[in-house]
Amino acid sequence: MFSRILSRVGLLAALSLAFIMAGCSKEELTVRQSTMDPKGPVAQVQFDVFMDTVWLVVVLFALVGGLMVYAVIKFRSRPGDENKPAIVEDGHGNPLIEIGLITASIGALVIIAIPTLSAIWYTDDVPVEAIPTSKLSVWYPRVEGGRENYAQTVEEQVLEVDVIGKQWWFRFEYPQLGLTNDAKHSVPNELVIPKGKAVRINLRSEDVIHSFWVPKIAGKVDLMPGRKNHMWIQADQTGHYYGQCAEFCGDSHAYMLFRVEVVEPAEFAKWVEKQKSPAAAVAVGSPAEKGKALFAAKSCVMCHNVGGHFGAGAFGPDLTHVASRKSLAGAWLDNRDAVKQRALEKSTGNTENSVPVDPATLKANLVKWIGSSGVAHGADGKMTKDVKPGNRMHYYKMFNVAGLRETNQQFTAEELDHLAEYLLTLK
Ligand code: HEC
Ligand SMILES: [Cu+2]
Repeated sequence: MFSRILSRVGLLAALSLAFIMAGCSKEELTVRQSTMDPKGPVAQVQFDVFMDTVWLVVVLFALVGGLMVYAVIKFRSRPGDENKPAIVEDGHGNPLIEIGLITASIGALVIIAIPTLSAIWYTDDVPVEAIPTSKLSVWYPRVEGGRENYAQTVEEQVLEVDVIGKQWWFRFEYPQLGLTNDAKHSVPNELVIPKGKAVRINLRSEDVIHSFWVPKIAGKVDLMPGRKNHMWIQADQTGHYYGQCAEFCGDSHAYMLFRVEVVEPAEFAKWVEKQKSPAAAVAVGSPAEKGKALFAAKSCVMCHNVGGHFGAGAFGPDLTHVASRKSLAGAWLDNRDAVKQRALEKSTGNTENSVPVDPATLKANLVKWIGSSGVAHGADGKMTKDVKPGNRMHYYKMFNVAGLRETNQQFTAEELDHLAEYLLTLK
C-alpha cells in the first residue's frame, strides 16, 4: 500500500518536473520578453542574482525535504507498533540544533543579500568599468580619469536619455544631443541606443506612476510623479528589443509598451541627424496634401508636433518621423508584417531580428488608430471601440483644456485615408 502511494507520488513529481523543465527549453528562451536571456551587463547581473537565489533555495529545499522524507520513512508505523502510546511525550528539544538552525537561516539570508545588494548598487548608476575612458568614443573625445573624475566622465562619455512616462506611452529625450520635447525633437515609444555604450536612464513621469522594463536589457525602475529616478542600461547586441510599462497606471496600462532599437554606433549618429531633420514637403494636389490640411483643421495640430509643418503641439507623441517607426500608439500596434516577422524569428531563432516597416500595415494601423480613438462615430451614431481604452487622444476626460474636451471629431473613410497618406510621408 505504502509503496504504491510512494510510486504514484514519484510519478506525479516526475511529470510536474517534466512540465516545468519544458518551460526552460532553448526554444522558449527566444521569446521576446525573457529575463532568462540577458543581452547586456545589467540584465546579466540581475539574472545572476536570480540564479544564485534559485541554487541556494534548491539546496535548502533538498535539505529540508530530504530530512522530512527520511523522518517519514524511518519513523513510519510498523506491525507491532499497536502497543506503543499513540502520542509520544514531548521532549525539551535540543538547544544546539535550535541555535544551529537559526544561525544557518541567518547565514542563508546573508548569502542571498550579498549579491542582491551589490546588484542593486550596480544597477543604480553607470559603474566606472562601463565607461570607455581608454577608447576613443564615437561622440565624445577621450577623457582621462578614474573615480575622481567620475561625474565629469559620466557626463562626457555616457549617453544620457530622459524617459518620460505618460498615460499610455513613453517619450524619450536625449538632452546631450538636442533631442528634447522643448526643442521639438522628442522620440516617442522607440528608444534608439548604440550597441555597447553605457546609457544613463533618467526616469520621470508627467502623470501617474509607470515603470521602465526591457526584460532582456534591464528592469525595473519606477517613473514617479514629482521625483527623479535613474538607472543605466547597456545592450551588447544589435536588434529590436521589447519593453513594457511594469506598474499599473490606468485603463490602458496593458497597452503601454515600448521598443528599444540597438544599432551600430555609426548608424546611431545618422539616426540622430535624421531626428533633427524636418518633414519633407508634400506633393501638391496629392491625397497627402489634403491630409495635411485636415491635420490642421481637425485639431491634430494642437497636440502633435510635425517638424517643419506644425510646431504648436507638445502633449502627444512627436509625429515628424512617425512613418519610420516599427510601432504605433505605445508600441501597441505593430507596423511590420506579422507573418514575415514570425517567420524571421523562427528561422533565425532570435526575436531581436526584425523585418522593416510594412507600409500597408502601417497605413492600416494609422486608419484604425485615428478612426477609433474616441473620435469616430459609426453610421449608427455610436462611438467605435477604442484601440486603447481611455487613451488621451482627443477626448479629454482628465484634463479640461478649453476647446479640447471631447472634441467629438468625426471622419469619413476618405478623410481617414487622406490623414493616413499624409502621415505616411513623415519618414
Ligand atoms: C488632445 C490631444 C490630441 C489630439 C487633438 C490628437 N492627438 Fe494623436 N495622440 C495623442 C496622444 C496622447 C497620443 C498617444 C496615445 C497613446 O499611445 O496612448 C496620440 C497618438 C497619435 C498617433 C500615434 C503616434 C505614435 O508614434 O505612437 C498618431 C498617428 C496620432 N496620434 C495622430 C493624430 C491625428 C491624425 C490627429 C487629428 C485627427 C490627432 N492625433 C489628434 C493626443 C492627441
Ligand atoms: Cu504605465
